[in-house]
Amino acid sequence: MNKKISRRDILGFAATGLAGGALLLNQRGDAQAQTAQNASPARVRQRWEKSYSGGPVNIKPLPAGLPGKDYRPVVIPNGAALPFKVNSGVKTFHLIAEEVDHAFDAGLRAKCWGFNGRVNGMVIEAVEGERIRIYVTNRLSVATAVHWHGFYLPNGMDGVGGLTQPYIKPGETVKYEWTLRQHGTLMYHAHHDEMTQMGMGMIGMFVVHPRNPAPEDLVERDFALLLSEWVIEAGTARPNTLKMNDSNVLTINGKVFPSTAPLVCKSGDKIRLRVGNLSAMSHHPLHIHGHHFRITATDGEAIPLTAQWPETTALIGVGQTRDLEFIADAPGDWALHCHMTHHVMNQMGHQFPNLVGIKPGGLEEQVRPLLPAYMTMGHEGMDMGRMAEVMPMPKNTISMKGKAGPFGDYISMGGMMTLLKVRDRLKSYDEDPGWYQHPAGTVALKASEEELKRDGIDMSSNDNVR
Ligand SMILES: [Cu+2]
Repeated sequence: MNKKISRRDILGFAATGLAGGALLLNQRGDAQAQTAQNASPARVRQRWEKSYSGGPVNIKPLPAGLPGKDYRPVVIPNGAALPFKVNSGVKTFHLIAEEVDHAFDAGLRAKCWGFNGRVNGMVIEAVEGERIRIYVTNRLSVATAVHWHGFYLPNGMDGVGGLTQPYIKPGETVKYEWTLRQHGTLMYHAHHDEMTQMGMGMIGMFVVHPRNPAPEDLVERDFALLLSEWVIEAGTARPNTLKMNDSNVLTINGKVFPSTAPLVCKSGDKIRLRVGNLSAMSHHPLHIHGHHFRITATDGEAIPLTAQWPETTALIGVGQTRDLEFIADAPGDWALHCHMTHHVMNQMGHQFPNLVGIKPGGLEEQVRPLLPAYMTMGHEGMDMGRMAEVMPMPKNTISMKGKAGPFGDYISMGGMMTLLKVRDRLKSYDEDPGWYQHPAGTVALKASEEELKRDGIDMSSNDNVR
C-alpha cells in the first residue's frame, strides 16, 4: 500500500467505468489493467502473517487524495464530510468539540455534544497512504480527548485521555498527526469520561478510501451510517447518560425515522452500507428488506470474496463496523431497520403496561391525569397511528410511531429505521423520489369475494386452515 500510484493503477481505476459518475480520471483505460498487483495487502492476504498492524511505521506518505479524482465520496444521510485543506502535502482537518442543539426529529430537540455543529453526522474522509493532521479544539466546559477507533497509528496519537496523552482542556487545541497505513470503515469518538461524552453524542464515522481500488471496491452508492442510542426523558432538554438500559431514542446518523433521510438508489446500482455502532449498551441487528447483502468488511478489514457472508441481518456490535454490499435490483421502498423491536420505537413507546386483548373503554381518560403520556398499547380495535397523532404529548417529545405512508395508514416504526428507495428512473440521487408507485396488481390488497371463492377459501368455517 505504500507504493506510488502508477499510471497503470490510474487506468485500472478508470476502467471500471462507474455508471453515470462524475468520476474519474482517464477514461481510455483498458479493462485488463486492474490486476491483483495493485490490490492492497488486506485484499490478497491469504494466511496469518507476522504482523497485521499496517506494515512499517515510517513509510513515505503518498500525496493527499482528492474527492472525484482519487475517490468517490461517501453519501452521508443527514450528515456531512468534514472539510479539509492540503498543507505541504498533508491533509489537514479541524475538528471542533462543542455543544449542539440537535434535532432528532421535528418534535424532539436536545442539547447534545458533537463536532462542528453536528451530532453523530460529521464524517472524516481520507485516502490510504496520505498523511493526515487533525486539530481538535475543545469548546466544551469539560476536558476531552478524541480516539481514532481501529487505526494503526503511533501510540501517542491514539487519543485516550490520561493514558496516551494529556486531556484536551476547555479552550485548548491539540494536534493529531499520522500516515494512514490502511483503508476501510473506521470511527472516532471521545475517549475521556466515555459514558458521558459518547452518550452526549461525541462519535463519528471515519472512512479511509483505498489508494488503488480494485474493481470490486467501487460502488455507485457508498453510504455511511452510524448507529447510536440515547436516553431522553419526556420534556427534558438533555440526554441522560447515567441510565444504562432504558434507551428510548435510537438513531441513524443522529436521526430517528421518519427524519432519517432515505437511501436513494437506481436499479442495478451496487450499494455499500458502511455501518458503525457506537451505542452505549446495545448491539443492533440491522435488517434489510427485499435484498440480501454480503458482509464484505469488518472493522476496516476486507473479507475475501470466498469468505463473505450472505445475510439479510447483520449484527453490528458496540464498537464494530461492518461493510454490507448488495445490488439494488428490486425497485420499491424497502425498510432498512434494526430488528430489535424496541429499537424501532420512538421515545413514548416503551413504558406502558401490556394490555393486549383488553377493551380499554375510559381507561385512558382516567389514567392520563396521573400519567400524561399514557396510551394503551396493542389492544384490539384501536388505530395506534391515529392515536399517536391526536393524543396530547408532553413538550419536546416524539410519539412512538413513524408517519403516514403511501396508503394513508401509519408506518408503525420509528427510531433506528430508514428507507431504501430503489427506482428504475431517478431525477437525482439528492432528491427524495417520493413514495414508490407500485405496478398494477403488485400490492397486497383486501381479497375480493370472487378470489376467495375461486381459491376455495371458506370464511364460514375454520376447517380448511386446521
Ligand atoms: Cu437496535
